[in-house]
Amino acid sequence: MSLLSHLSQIACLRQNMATQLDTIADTLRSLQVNFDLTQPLADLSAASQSLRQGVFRLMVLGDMKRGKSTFLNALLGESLLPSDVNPCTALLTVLRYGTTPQVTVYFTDERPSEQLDMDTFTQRYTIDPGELRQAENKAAFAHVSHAVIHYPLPLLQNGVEIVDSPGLNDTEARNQLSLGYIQNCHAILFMLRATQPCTLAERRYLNNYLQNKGLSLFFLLNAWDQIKESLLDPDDPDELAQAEKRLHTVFYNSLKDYCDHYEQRVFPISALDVLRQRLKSPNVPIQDPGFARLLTTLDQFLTQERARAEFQPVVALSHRTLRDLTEKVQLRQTLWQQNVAELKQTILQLAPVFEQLVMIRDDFQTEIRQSCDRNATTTTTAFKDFILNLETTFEQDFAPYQPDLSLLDLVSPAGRQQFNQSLETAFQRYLNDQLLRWSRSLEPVLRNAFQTLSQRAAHYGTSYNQITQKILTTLSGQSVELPLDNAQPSWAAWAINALKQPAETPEVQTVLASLNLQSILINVVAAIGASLLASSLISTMAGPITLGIASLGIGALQMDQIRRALVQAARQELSAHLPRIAAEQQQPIYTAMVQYFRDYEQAVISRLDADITARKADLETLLAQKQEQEHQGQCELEQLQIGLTQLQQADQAIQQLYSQV
Ligand SMILES: Nc1nc2c(ncn2[C@@H]2O[C@H](COP(=O)(O)OP(=O)(O)OP(=O)(O)O)[C@@H](O)[C@H]2O)c(=O)[nH]1
Ligand SMILES: [Mg+2]
Repeated sequence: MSLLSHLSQIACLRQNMATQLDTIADTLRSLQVNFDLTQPLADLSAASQSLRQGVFRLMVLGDMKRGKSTFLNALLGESLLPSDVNPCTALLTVLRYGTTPQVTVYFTDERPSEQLDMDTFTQRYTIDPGELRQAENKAAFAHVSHAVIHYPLPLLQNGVEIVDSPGLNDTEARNQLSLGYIQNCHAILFMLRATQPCTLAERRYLNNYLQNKGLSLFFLLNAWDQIKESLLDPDDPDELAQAEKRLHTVFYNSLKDYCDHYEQRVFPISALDVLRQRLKSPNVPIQDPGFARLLTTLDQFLTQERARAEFQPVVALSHRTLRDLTEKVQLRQTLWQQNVAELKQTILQLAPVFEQLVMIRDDFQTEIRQSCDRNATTTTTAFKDFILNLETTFEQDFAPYQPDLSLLDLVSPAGRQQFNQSLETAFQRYLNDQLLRWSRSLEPVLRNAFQTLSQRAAHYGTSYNQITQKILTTLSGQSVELPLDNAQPSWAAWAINALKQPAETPEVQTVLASLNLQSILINVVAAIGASLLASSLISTMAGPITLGIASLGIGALQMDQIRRALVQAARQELSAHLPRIAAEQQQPIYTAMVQYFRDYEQAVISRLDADITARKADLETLLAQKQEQEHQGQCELEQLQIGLTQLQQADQAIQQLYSQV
């Protein structure tokens, strides 16, 4: 399988790049007697670690019973995940390579993780779909976070991690677990079923969580084999072709809003057939044309596009390290002829210039804080307005979620209980969708704010460069031309990228894993939703409404009059609660916003500080060495030159590895 060999090539490139980064780090360590290299060493170690742990993470998402688990089994070539009419996948399940099969279940509370064998896991952590709808089962795994299956399979061994998710049509809280994981994944495979073209619920997930998020989305139209079953003559190839064509048109219309190139992003497959075939004859190439095309596309996507995005920042980091060290060494070369008195004098002279660097830092810090205040306030106010306005459009907004009244006998207590439950679910969905709609409206505002901060970082970086040039010129007594491109100083490069594409930069990824706008928004929304639902809102809403309706007597009124009465009553309850909710929930939003900007500010400023400190420290070190007559002149310069050559070689090697992608 070419996917496997390409993946193993990439895994190999990752290791080699990490080794080169380690070589660079070793060289830097050997030069630490002369220079303060704390920050570059930290960056290199973070990047090398993230390369060594590097995997491509694929996640399968979709409504219940679309064939997600069957598909993953087909992909793996082994019947590993429970997939059947019965039972359902109950947990977010990560498949990772391990020499012996073992399952670890993680909990959301303090409980330590639990180790299980595959059989026990399957027995304990799957749900019978019939039971799923019952309230007590919904909460059955509420305390479980996710499971990790370690398993010795070639695909996993070659640096792929696979995530199976429970059907999305579950409770919203469960959905949040899967959806919160999306950001950790490189490709999302959204599973639909050919016989049920894009349901309302599926559209809802796509709109809420997947559309316009910069995700790499692939759509699988599973159980394509079942089209045949609905034909008058299942053996007539023309009739089949016609039916397939019609179905593609339907899917094209449903999915065109979520993907630009239908042909490259949508794949009709028959996961069950592929699984059967692979179990029977593992070495025969996959017959299913859609499945085969999917594999080729994934191969290209993961081992080229994704790999490039992963490695590019590593190349940049290596370049930057080389550039910074070249600057340091050049300065040393020009300074080693000066005597102690001269050097002291020059350093003294430079004190006000260093102050200018500090001023740049302060100015940028002030701007970040102002932006933080402004955005946290705007967001909080917008949220308050949004909540208070829910009431105004409640009737039309809630309409699509309303439980079906005609099925319910509200006169009987059991019927009322059932109705209360459907009303609760309906309200959950309504609320969740509204909150997400709000968070989506917030995204462009925040993106704009971050773009401005990125631009400011670039601006300050340029001013900073000018001053460091001045320092170099003053120190060496001649105008200094740096041999390499006059790029942004590393702290600025970091500050520019951190807000743009957090996941793309290894150093950024490790330092600020939490600096992720989308997961912050999703978490805030989930927290608000949860506290809202935990509030007495639902119970106070449902009780009087159902009693009220029951007392009206179904026969006495037309259904839509009852429906209107229901919505009116719900609206009244809602409006009684909204001001309190708006007041209570403003704080968490404000706090989340402030935290986000604070994290950024702290990371940028500490890098900037580290740079100023290192520049000063290098001069102090040189002075101290000269005073103690340790400064061995020529011999030491040769050492530095050797170090530089090693860095150049490693940098070239990294470049060369990158060109192999
Ligand atoms: N005909 C046909 N049936 C399929 C195909 N793929 C899966 N199925 C069947 O669909 C049912 C559900 O499959 P699963 O893989 O458990 O579905 P799932 O999406 O993982 O379900 P949940 O985890 O409960 O959400 C099983 O009975 C499968 O055998 C297919 O390609 N064709
Ligand atoms: Mg499943």
